[in-house]
Amino acid sequence: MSALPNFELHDLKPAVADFRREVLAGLAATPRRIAPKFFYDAAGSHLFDAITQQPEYYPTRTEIGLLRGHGVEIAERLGRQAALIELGSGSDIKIRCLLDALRPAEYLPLDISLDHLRESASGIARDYPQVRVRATCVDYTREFPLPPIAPEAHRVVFYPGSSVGNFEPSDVRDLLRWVAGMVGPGGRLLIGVDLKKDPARLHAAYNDAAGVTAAFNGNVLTRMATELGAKLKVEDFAHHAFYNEALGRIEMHLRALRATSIEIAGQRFDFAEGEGIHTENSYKYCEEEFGALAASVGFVTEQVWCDADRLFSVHCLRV
Ligand code: AVI
Repeated sequence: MSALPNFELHDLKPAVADFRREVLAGLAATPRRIAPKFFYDAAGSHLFDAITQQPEYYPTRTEIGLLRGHGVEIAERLGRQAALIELGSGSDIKIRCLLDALRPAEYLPLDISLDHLRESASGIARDYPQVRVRATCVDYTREFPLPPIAPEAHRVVFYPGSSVGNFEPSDVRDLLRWVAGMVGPGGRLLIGVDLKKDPARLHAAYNDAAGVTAAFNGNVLTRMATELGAKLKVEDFAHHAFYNEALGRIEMHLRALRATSIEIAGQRFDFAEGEGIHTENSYKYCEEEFGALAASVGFVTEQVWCDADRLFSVHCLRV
């Protein structure tokens, strides 16, 4: 793979010590929590890919439909021959739609999951030999040095999948401000945003019948056992996901089915039956709500594309 002349991989993967520190702090907190970024090792990324294939999980196929259906218009808005930066490079299909429409000079995917990134980014380098692919494995929720991009390059940041919804209201402005800096004057941000809708539809999307989301949620426990040597019983915890209408978010928790404990690095955390760990929020926005949020950090909305059922939106923003 490394023989591909147009492919580079930069490894800024967070250390296991960071994972341990954050898990210990999160389990000691009230309520207990673990950040959703820790779902994504190789197994977690594959489970997430599997979620996107579930009939109940509408965001991915709806966003792909928008990118395909409006490809020409989107490319006109974004501009061609850009440096295309992708945050949390998820499904290959989406970026391939954009690469076909935009024909960028270079592609810079950023993702926390090293093996998944290597696999998908090298596949892109192989299939698009005219595009220079510089992949970085990194926790992009924290600022980090991007690989150098020529100052005169036109920058397009692609942030698909409504991953922005996994950020708390207290953090999302900082994230968008940082992204605005990456986009820079003349650049564009293309961002996918999941919309508020019938709670039953949301509930189904995060409680698929095949149990893939449940396995994805439980993967963080498996990671704690294998990477941190935690003593725990994965089968003592159950997936619990629901729509919190007041806060406009899906919440995911791992709930103890019986009294149990987790031991890590000499510390023991006891759980009574029904006690949980909050593992993810997925905020849903109205189109206008997201526009106002983006405007509050200096973005100007140029265009928004929505599907006919108003399930999902894709926003083109400039600074
Ligand atoms: C990555 N992120 C946008 C997904 C979401 O829908 O919030 C993660 C996910 N969690 C459960 N299912 C999918």
